[in-house]
Amino acid sequence: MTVLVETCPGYRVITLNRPERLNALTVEMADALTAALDAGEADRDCRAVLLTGAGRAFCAGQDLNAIVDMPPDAIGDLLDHYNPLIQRLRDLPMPVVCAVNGVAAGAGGNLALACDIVLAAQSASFVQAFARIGLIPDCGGTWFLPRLVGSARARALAMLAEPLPADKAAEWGMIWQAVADERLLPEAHALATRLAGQASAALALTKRALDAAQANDLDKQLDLERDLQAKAGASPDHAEGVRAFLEKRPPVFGRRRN
Ligand code: T3D
Repeated sequence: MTVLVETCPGYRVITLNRPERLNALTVEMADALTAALDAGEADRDCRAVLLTGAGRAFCAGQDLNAIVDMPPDAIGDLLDHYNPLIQRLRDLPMPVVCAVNGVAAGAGGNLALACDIVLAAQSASFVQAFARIGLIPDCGGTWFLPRLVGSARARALAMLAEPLPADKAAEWGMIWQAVADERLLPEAHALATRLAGQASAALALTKRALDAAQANDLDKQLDLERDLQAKAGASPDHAEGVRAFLEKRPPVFGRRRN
């Protein structure tokens, strides 16, 4: 199986599983990943997702063996499979933690950047490898990169296709944290467990608000915050959060409803 799914209390772990090819993506794998995310959403007990890779790499991007004999004008059609995956990650009404366990190249790097909180092992690196093979950054790379690291760094990363070490990616704000290799999975599981214990509707609405902010002016964003806050405020989790604070006890949030 190219994608493994493990159920943990409150969250699911999805592992890219072609370690002999550095988890290079195929269309089937992208579709399997999208299906695994759909299944996570359908399960009301799943309140967060942890995405990682098997073996020494996170993901080496598109499997180049799978496209070598394709007619040149068919290559873009592959994105009909990859784009829904990126959109699914962004639209999923729960946080997605990405544990980048090794190199994240090409579409693999941008798959990681589509997740909500990205942790990387200190030995991992991010390579916008596209320019090396005469392609442009896809899977959202041209959208994520300038927003995360600014235009100057985005352009150099995309055009030079040099590896960016995990520490530097964290320093530049491209990812949340770089951690010692042996701490990656324990830290990622701890983060997923923590997120799974939080108020699920509020996290889903936060995700929506932050994504919309990329396109909105302040007036529109304030209107959106008002509308989404009205939903969050009407949720039983909000009432429980306030009660728990006043009663000086930890909150106990209900199942995911969104
Ligand atoms: O719609 C469209 O336009 C198509 C979509 C395109 C999106 C993309 O992702 S384009 C970018 C595709 N990815 C790349 O160009 C990266 C290619 N890989 C590399 O540059 C390097 O392998 C890495 C920097 C990722 C890692 O380097 P290293 O030295 O750690 O490993 P290696 O020795 O190069 O690779 C190990 C094996 O994995 C090797 O196979 P072998 O020799 O042991 O049989 C290598 O061929 C294989 N491998 C690595 N990446 C890919 C791959 N096989 C197929 N496809 C790959 N992408």
